[in-house]
Amino acid sequence: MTTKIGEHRGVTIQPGATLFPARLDRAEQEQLLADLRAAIAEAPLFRPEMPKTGKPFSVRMTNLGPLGWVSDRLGGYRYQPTHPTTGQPWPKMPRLLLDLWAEVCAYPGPPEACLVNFYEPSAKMGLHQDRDEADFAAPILSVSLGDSCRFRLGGADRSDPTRSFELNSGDVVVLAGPSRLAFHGVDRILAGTSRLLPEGGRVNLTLRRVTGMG
Ligand code: MD3
Ligand code: FE
Repeated sequence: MTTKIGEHRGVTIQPGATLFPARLDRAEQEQLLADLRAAIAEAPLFRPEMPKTGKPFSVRMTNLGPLGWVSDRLGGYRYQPTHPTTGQPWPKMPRLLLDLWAEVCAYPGPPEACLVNFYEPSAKMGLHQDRDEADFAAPILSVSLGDSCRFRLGGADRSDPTRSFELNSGDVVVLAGPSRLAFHGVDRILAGTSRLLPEGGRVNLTLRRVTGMG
């Protein structure tokens, strides 16, 4: 099935999961990356830890918007309004992201959090569900920049079959409805597949509703 939003065609990967390949053109990707570099200067990338064990993530993160996702050994997974090391509010969300959410998400209210994941070539993210938000009715919107990755998407049970496909720079995915609680992860980064980041690596942004009061 294809979904047409403006001049952009989305491809349904599975019910509720829509991929918009190369939704952002090169100029938009560069603009977004410049916005991100400015934000990271204020809110530096940090390395989350697994709850209880304290095992460090291979991915580094920061956030934009009113709320940000953080995790450490003692506090576990949570959203909070300030950066875990600077104590400052998160930088604001770029206009481009707010507009993109409004165009593709069909949700009455703006995103409350934008998690920024930075993957070095060796980084990955194990299969997981995103369930730290109070609002599962709202979609999650994902934007990929830089090197491609092999992404894995399954169903609502960990044991459901999974499929893998590539996410490339400029790709946008909307996860809604029956895919909102699907298990997913990043198997590996395909180093050297993009020249957007001269230093290499991959950036993924996820825009979310958190509070369930929208
Ligand atoms: C499917 N990020 O930050 S984005 C995460 O590429 C996360 O950095 C990955 O998983 C990344 O939590 C995947 C695509 C994505 C995001 C959220 C989802 C897929 C999803 C939520 C439900 C189902
Ligand atoms: Fe996730």
